[in-house]
Amino acid sequence: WRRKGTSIHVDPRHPRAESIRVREMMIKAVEENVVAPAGLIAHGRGEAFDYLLGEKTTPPGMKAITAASAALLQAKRPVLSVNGNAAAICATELVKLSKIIGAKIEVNLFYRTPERERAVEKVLKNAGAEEVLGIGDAASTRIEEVFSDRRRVDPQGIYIADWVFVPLEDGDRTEGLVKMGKKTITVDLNPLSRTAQAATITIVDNLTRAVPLMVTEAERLKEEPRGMLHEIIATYNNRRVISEAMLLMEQTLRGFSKRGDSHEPTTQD
Ligand code: PTJ
Repeated sequence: WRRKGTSIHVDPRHPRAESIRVREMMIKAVEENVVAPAGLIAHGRGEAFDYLLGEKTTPPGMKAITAASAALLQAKRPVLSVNGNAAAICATELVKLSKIIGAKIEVNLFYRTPERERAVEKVLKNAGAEEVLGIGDAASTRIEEVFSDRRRVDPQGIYIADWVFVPLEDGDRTEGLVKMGKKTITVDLNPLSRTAQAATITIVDNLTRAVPLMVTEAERLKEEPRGMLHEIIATYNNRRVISEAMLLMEQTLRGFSKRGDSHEPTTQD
């Protein structure tokens, strides 16, 4: 791949080729006003935590993905909230997921400008979305529990939702939505973040991997009886799942520290 105006060319055999590809995609999305400049900082923080996860979906991550898919399928008014990073990383899968579960899609930005709203809407429409809520005057309701521009929501979407999917979210809004009585699902590589701690279901995984897996799980679970979905949600324990993810990170660090002084370069160098 080659981003317009740059001379970067990375051999697909480069050990960090995929990570560089995603970075290039994010930079391009900043140039197109989809991702906020601060979104790059958020992405870098996510990458650091992904090292500790071993850059793969883990068993606790998969448990949360299954519970999240079941929860969205049984929800009465599910909404997928999309920000710049989520649109850049997985617009196509988010649109697919919304169609499988019958959820609305709403754009909700921390760094809200009319240009960015329209840029994110365009990415979602190009990915096949028929309706995108939360654009311009449509985001006419204010949630008092939230202390940023994220408080503006669509009265047809997040405002009346029972379950809200808020990937890559800032802590203030997740806490605000929980205070309003909403059930929330997040994807956050940082299990310590306020969002990860406050959400009803926390998927500690990379958005690049988690959302395609949610699509597959939602397709599978859609064929199962309602009782099974309720059983999955009733037996799911978010605290335990977050702890399991943290323990895996600790184990990765221990594994690395046992190598002692004989440090050899790894694919994460
Ligand atoms: O598009 P906007 O205007 O709504 O702005 C979006 C950003 C991302 C700038 C905003 O939500 C923000 O500042 O987020 P935070 O508070 O930095 O939180 C982002 C969280 O997502 C951090 O805990 C990161 O570790 C995590 N994260 C970053 N990239 C990924 C991720 N989690 C999963 N997958 C990723 N690819």
